[in-house]
Amino acid sequence: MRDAAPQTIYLSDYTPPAYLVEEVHLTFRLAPTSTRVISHIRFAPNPEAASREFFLHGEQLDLKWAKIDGAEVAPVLSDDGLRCDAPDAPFTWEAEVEISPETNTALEGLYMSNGMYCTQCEAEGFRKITYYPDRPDVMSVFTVRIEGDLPVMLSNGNPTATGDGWAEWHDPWPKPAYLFALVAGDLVAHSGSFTTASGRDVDLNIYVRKNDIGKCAFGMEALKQSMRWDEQAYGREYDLDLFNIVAVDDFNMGAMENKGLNIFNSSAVLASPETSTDANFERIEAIIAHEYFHNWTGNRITCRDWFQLCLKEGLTVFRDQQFTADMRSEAVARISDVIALRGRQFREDNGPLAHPVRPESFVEINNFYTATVYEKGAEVIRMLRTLIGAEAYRKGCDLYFDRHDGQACTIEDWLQVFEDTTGRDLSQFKRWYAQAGTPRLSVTDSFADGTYTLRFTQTTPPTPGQDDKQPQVLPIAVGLLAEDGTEIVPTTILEMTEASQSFTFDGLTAKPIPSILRGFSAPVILTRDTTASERAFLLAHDTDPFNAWEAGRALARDTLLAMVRDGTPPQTAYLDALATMARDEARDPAFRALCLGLPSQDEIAQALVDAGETPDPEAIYDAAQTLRQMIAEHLQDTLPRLYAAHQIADAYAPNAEQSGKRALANAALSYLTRIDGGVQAGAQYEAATNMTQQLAALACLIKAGKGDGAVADFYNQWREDRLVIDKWFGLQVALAAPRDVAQVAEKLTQHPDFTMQNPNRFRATLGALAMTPAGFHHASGEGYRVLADWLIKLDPLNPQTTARMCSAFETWPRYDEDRQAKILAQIDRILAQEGLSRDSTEMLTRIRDAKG
Ligand code: B3K
Ligand code: ZN
Repeated sequence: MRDAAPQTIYLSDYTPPAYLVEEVHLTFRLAPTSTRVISHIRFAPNPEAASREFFLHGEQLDLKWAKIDGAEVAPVLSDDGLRCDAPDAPFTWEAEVEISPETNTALEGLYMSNGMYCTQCEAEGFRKITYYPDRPDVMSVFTVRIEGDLPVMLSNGNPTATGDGWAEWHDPWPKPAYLFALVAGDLVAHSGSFTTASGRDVDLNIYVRKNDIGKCAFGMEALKQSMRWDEQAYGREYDLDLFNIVAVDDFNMGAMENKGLNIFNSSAVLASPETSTDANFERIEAIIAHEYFHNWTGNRITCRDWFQLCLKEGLTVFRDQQFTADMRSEAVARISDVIALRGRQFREDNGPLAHPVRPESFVEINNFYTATVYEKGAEVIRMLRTLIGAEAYRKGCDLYFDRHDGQACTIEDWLQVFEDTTGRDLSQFKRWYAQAGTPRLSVTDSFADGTYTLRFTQTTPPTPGQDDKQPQVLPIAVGLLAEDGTEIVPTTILEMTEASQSFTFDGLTAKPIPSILRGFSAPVILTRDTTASERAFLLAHDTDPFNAWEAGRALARDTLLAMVRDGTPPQTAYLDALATMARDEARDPAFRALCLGLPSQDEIAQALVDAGETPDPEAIYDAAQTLRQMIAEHLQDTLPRLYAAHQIADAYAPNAEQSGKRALANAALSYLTRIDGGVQAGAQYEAATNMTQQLAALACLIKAGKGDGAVADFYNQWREDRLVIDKWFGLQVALAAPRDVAQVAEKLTQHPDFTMQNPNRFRATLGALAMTPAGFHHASGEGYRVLADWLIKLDPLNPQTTARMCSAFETWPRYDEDRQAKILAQIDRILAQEGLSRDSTEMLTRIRDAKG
C-alpha cells in the first residue's frame, strides 16, 4: 500500500485541534479481510482553536457511509484523511469503514497474528482503524463493542457486558487514540490479583495462547512488584479494576502501554528457566515495569504532540531504571544502562541520525522512537534529579501529577514544576532537550599549597542542522582518594555551566587521586590524560563501583586502541588488575563478570574516529580476539577455580544473586574455552538445566569451532519454541567468522523456519548481521548487500521494522572510501525502489545526506 505524500512536520507549527471529542463509541464486526468499524463520536468546537476546519485522519480505510447529526454527508477524501463541512456547535459524527486485518503485514492499526486480532496504534495507527482526530492532544472516553466468534475479546478499561458473540468495554479515563487497544483470540489467562495501597482490589491477567500458559508466572510477579514500587517510589496507584497483558508473536517493538490492556511482544513477557536466559528475565521485568509505569507517565498525563515524546518515554525509562536498580544491584544496573547508552545512543548522537531529545521536525514519527528520545531522555531526568536532589525531585513529580493529571503536556510543563518547587532557573538546563550531540568533557588537574584544582572544558561537536553548540549544565560527581585507597573527599556534585570551569578542594596534605563522573553523572565522553597504573588503582580502590568498572573499561579500551594502532601488546598492569578483580571475593560476582567484558568493537571504532583515525573493523575484531586469548592465558589458573566456585546447587531462580553467579561462571567459561578447546563447555552443554547455561555453552562451542553437533541438537530440542529458535538463528550469525557472517545470515534466510513476516525472526537473523561489526563491514561488502536485499523485500510489507533496521548504515562516514562507496551504493539501491515507504525513505535520506 502506498504512503501518503511525505511531508515534514515542525514543532513550531503546532496548533490546537479545531474540535475536541467528548465521547467515542466504536463497534467492531470482526472478519479477517472485511472487518467493519462503526464509529459514533461526539464532537465539540475547541474554544482555543483558531480554525473550524473539520479534518479526520484516516488511511487505507474503505468508507461506507458517514453522517453528521443523523444526516448522511459526503466528505472529501484524501490519502491521509477526510474533510467535511461541520457545525460550529457540538454534533454527532457516525461512520462505517471496512478494513482488512489479515492482510495488514505492517503490524500497525488492527492486524492478525496467528489467528488472533490485535492492535498497535502508537504513534499514528488509529487512523488505520477509523476516521478520527488521531493526535495525542485529543483525549476522550471510549466505549467499545466487539462482535466476533472468538472466546476472548478485550478492549481498554473494564468489561461492562458480554453475550454470545459479543463483548462490551468501557474505559472511564479520557485518553488519546494512540492508547486504544483491541484483542480477540483463542486465548487463556494466567490470573492474579493486587490490592492497592488504598485497598482497592485489581484483577490481573496475562493472556497467551494455550501452549504458553507455563511461561507467565514471572511476568505476573514482575507486574505486582511494579505496582507496589510505583506506589512507594512515586505515590502512584493503579486506577482501574482490571489490568490485562496480552502476548503477541508478531509485534514491531517490545510492548505497548494501551490503557488497561498492555500488548506485549511474546519475547518481552513469556519466560521459563528452560527457555529464557537470565538476561531475558531481566529484560522482561524491566519492560513490564516500563509499560505499567506509563499508566501515569504517558497515559494519565500524555504528550501534547509527538515532539514531546521524551516527556513520557525519557521519564518512563528513568523510572524503569530506578525500579531495576531497586530490585537488583544498583551498581550493576547502572553499568548495564551505560553500556547500552554508549552502544546505541552515543552511536546515534555521533552520526548522521543525531537529533535532539526533543526533535524539531520529522517526516515519520515512528522513526523517532530512538535511543536519543528514550535513553538520553532518561539521562536528562537523572541529571535533573542529581542537580536538585532526590527529595526535591519527588516534590516536583508530585506537583506534576497534581497539576497535569488528565492533560496532554509539553517539556515546558515538566520543567516548570521543578522551577516552581525549587525556585531554580532551568533555562540553561533545557538545552539538553534542544541540542543534539554528545558533549566532550576534558579535564586537567593541579595541586599547590594544599589546594587541588580540577579544570574542565566542554565542547559538543556539530550535528546535522546544528553547527554551534552552547555550554550545557553538567552535574559532575567527583570523589577524591588518597594513595592508600582511603576516600578523603566523598562524592560531591560539581555543577558545571561554563565552557571552561575550575573547581578547587582545599586543605589537602597531598595530591589526591580523583574519581570523576561517578555513577556516570552526565552523558558525556570524558577524556583525561592519565596513566595505566592510576586506572589500575581506581579499578582496585574506587569506592564508587561504577567508576571502578569504568577504570577497568578505560584500561581495556586503551589496550585495544594500542593493539589496533601498532600491535603494542597489553600492559601487564591491565592484566594483573583484571586478575585481582576477578579473584576478589568481596566483590559482587555480577560486577566481576562485567569487568571481564571488553568494550564493544563499535566503541573502539568511535574512539578511533574521535582521535581523527579511520577504523578498520577487521583489525578491531582481531585485536579483541587476541586480547581475549591473552586474558585467558594470563588467568589460566584462576579460571577453573572461578568457574567451579560459582556453580549453583539450588533450584534455578532468575534473581540478581543467582544470575550474577551464572554470569561470572559463564564469563570464566568463555575464556576457559580458549585454553581447553571447549571441553568444559561441552560438559556444561550436556548437563545444562536452564537456558542461561545451555546457550552460553553453545556459544562457547561455536566459538571453539566445535559447535556443529550442538547446533543441530539445539535445533531439534527446541524446534517447537519460536523464541528459542530466534536465539538459534541469531547466535549462528553473530558468532560466525567475519568473512562468513553475511553468508551465514543469507543461508539462514533459506531455512524453512525463516519468515520475514515475523519481526523477531527477521531481527534475529538480519539484525544479528547488522550488529556484528566485523562481519557487516567486511571489506567484501557482502554484509551491506545481504542486508539491503532483505530490507528491500521487507519494506513493502513492514515499513516500520525496515526503517528501524536502516540505522545499521548510520556509521558509514567513519569508514574508508571503499566501504563508504559500498554502503552508499546499497543505500541508493534501496532508495531507488519504486514505492519505498515514507519510513525508510526518511531514514536513508537522513543517513545519506547528512555527513555526521
Ligand atoms: N510506547 C511504545 C512504543 C511505541 C512505538 C511506536 N512505533 C512502547 C513504549 O515505549 O513503552
Ligand atoms: Zn515507553
